[in-house]
Amino acid sequence: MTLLVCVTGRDNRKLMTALRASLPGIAIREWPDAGDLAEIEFVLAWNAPESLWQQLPNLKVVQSFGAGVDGIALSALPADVQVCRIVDPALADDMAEYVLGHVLAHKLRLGLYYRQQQQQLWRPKRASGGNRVGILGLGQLGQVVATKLQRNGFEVLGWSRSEKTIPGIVQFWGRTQLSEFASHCDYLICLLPLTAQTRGILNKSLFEAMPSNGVLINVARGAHLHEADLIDALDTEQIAAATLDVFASEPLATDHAFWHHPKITMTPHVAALTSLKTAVAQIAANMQAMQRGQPLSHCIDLDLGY
Ligand code: NDP
Ligand code: OXD
Repeated sequence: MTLLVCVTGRDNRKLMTALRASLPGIAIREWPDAGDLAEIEFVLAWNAPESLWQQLPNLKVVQSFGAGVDGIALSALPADVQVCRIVDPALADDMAEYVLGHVLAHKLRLGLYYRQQQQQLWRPKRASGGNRVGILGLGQLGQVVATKLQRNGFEVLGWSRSEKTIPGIVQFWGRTQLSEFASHCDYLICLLPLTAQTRGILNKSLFEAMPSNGVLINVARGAHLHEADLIDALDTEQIAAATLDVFASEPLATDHAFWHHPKITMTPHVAALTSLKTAVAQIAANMQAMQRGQPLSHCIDLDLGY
C-alpha cells in the first residue's frame, strides 16, 4: 500500500517528514518520483495535474491537503474513488477572525485613514452604519464565521444550497433567493466551495443587487469572482469596496489591476492556513481507515463537488 504526495507549489520537506513519522511502515513517495504507479492507492493532493488520475489503476482515495477540493479534477477520477478534505475547527476560527477583522476595518474606515495619514490629512468621519453581514456558504467555515459576527453585534444572513434553519441567522437558499439575499448585505462574504454551480457567482448581477455601500469579501476561491465585473462595480459606485484573499491565478501577476485599485484591499491567500499537525493527523487516520476497510472522514459528495 503506497501513499503518493502530489502537493504542488510549496516546499514539502516538513510535510514529508511528518507523514513518515505518522505512518511508519507505509511507503510514501513524492510526485513526480511516483515509482510503480500500480502500487499507489492513496494520493494526498493539492493542485495535482489532471493527467495524473488516469495513470493510477488502483487508486482508491484522494485526500485534499486543504479544505477545498477544487485543485482536484473530480471529473477525471474513476467513479469509485473517494475524495476527502481537511476539516479543522482551528482553521474555521482563523477564518472567522480574518472576516471579522476585515469587516471591522471597512466599518471603521481604517483604509481611508491609513491613506490620509500618508498625506497628513485630518478628516474625521463617523464609522459606517451598515451592520448586516451576508455569508454565501454556511458550511464548516461559514457557520463559525456567522457565530463570531453575531457575537460581535452584527446581523447575520446566510445563503446556501439547501434549506436550513440556524438560530439567529436570516436564511436564504437556492438561486432564486440570491438577489434578495444580496440586497440586504452591507458586507457580503464568499465562503462557497468552487464548483460548476458557484464559478463566477460574484458577478455583475450580484453586484447590481447589493446596496451601494456594500463591501465584498472573497475568501473562497478567485474563480468565484468575475474580475472585470468587480472593477466595473467599484468604478461605477455600484458597490463601495472589496477585500480579496484569493485570486484566479496565484500569486497575482505584478501587472494586475487589483494591486493599485483604491477600493480593493488584498491579502495573499492567508485567511485560514492549513495546520500541518492537524492535516497530517487526518491524512494518517484516513490512510489507516482505508487499510482496515473502515469509513473515511470528511469525504465529499462527488456529484455535488463539495
Ligand atoms: P463546506 O463544504 O463545509 O460548505 C459549503 C457551503 O456552501 C455549504 O453551506 C453549501 O450549502 C454551500 N454551497 C455549496 N454549493 C452551493 C450552491 N451551488 N449554492 C448555494 N450554496 C452552496 O465548505 P467549507 O466551509 O469547509 O469551505 C468553503 C471554502 O472555503 C472551501 O471550499 C475553500 O474554497 C475556501 N477556503 C479558503 C481558505 C482561505 O485561506 N482563503 C481556507 C480554507 C477554505 P449546503 O449547506 O446547502 O450544502
Ligand atoms: C484551503 C485553502 O482550501 O487554504 O484549505 O484555501
